[in-house]
Amino acid sequence: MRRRSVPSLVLGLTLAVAGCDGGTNQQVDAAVQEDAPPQFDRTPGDAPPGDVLPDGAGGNHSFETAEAIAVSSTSTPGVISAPGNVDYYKFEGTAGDWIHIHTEAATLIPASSCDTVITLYDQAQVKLANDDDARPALNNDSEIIYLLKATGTYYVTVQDLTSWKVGQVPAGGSTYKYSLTVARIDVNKQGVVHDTEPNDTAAQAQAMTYYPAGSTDSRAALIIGAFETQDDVAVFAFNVPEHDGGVAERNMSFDLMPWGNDAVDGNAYGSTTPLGEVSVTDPTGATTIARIDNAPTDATTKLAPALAPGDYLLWVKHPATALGSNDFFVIKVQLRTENPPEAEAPGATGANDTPGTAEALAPLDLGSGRRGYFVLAHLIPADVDYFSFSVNAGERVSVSCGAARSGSGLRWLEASLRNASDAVLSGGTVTDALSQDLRLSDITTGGTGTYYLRLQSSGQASGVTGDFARCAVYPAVP
Ligand SMILES: [Ca+2]
Ligand SMILES: [Ca+2]
Ligand SMILES: [Ca+2]
Ligand SMILES: [Ca+2]
Repeated sequence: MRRRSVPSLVLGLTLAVAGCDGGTNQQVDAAVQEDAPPQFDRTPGDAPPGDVLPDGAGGNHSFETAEAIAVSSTSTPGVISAPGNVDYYKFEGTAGDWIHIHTEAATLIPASSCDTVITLYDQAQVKLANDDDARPALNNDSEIIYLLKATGTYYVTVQDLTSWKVGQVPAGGSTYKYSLTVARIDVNKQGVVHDTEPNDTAAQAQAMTYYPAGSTDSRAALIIGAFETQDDVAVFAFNVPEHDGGVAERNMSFDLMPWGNDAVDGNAYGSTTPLGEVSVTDPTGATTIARIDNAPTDATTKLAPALAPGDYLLWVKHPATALGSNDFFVIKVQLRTENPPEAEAPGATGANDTPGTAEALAPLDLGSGRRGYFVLAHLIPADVDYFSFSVNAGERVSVSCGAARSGSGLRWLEASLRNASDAVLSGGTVTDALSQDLRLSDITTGGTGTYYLRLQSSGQASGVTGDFARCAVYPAVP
């Protein structure tokens, strides 16, 4: 997919805290990866491809002519030299190995024109996985993290999006360069958390480590594992360190990589199952703080609770379906700066429940003339929170919130945009649902002035204590 570039780390971190999938949130994780790139056993300085021979007629454009590459951190340069070309590679894989396949094109200097799409096939040329843009997406480059079930030959194809997506005009040429890497993941590396049995109970929880790089304010890890049975559970113990700035809560984000082998959007890392429930509990497992279910259609793929520094457990479960042929999971962990918290204490009501007592949000410069207002709210049933922000001439207002779909127990959060008379702006109200992200887009205001974001709790999921809602307000001239 074509995406906007990420102008700065600050932008990424800021947008990340909106807590929703898609839209601006895709830029978040990219920025965080700059701090702690999950590069596994790759060498730090892969040279970008220089001049490479064109791969025209007679090139590696079929399974039969696939170019053999080694499983290693060394990347192989290539180019989609003619429109519509699909480049084939093959490697020898070993059962039980975790393989990290990825391309670099957007990050080459000069940047490549190629928007890569990669596909993984087994020895029988059966498609196993398919990826357009790595999740969470920084750019258009592709990634697959896959558990090899059999020893033998595997194939990887690289092509431009235009030859993969239906309805596009295939493109190619000398500027469509890329590099391809097929590397084995070192499961013993710090920050790589490899599911090891038995880890089915709180007492058996496996300790999670973070990548060594970075400050405590930006940490990351990779969790990989496989389900032995339909009832298998993986329990991991993790710590949320204190923020360097002493902020009370952190944004602890668990991104579940997309399953399947043939997603419409090209994002399918190849597991034969979605995840079932994924939850965060206290260290005993008695209190569930946040929970999502990855199995339903339109399910969320990110568990991102606001957590105070301390010790927790992550529970990863298989859904209530039969075991498939290769039921594995890949979870990218990112510890991020949390949104500015509302002043009203968690569990309280009354402090900011009217326009007259609204908390004024501080604008954050997002670059390129854009700005946003961010907040982390807590809403127990019956709580109402008002936040104020400024709108300039000609601007419309968009809102993005993450609550139930980020794992909060807060249900049916109602968000509305209001004027100084407490009247809802036309089209300016929405109720949170488990099946889609909460958004208000380009709402027209009454002109320059102060406006309000009103949040109202409508309930709490039984057995889930978290009541957080992350929201971002973006005034912009359309
Ligand atoms: Ca792509
Ligand atoms: Ca287990
Ligand atoms: Ca509140
Ligand atoms: Ca309140």
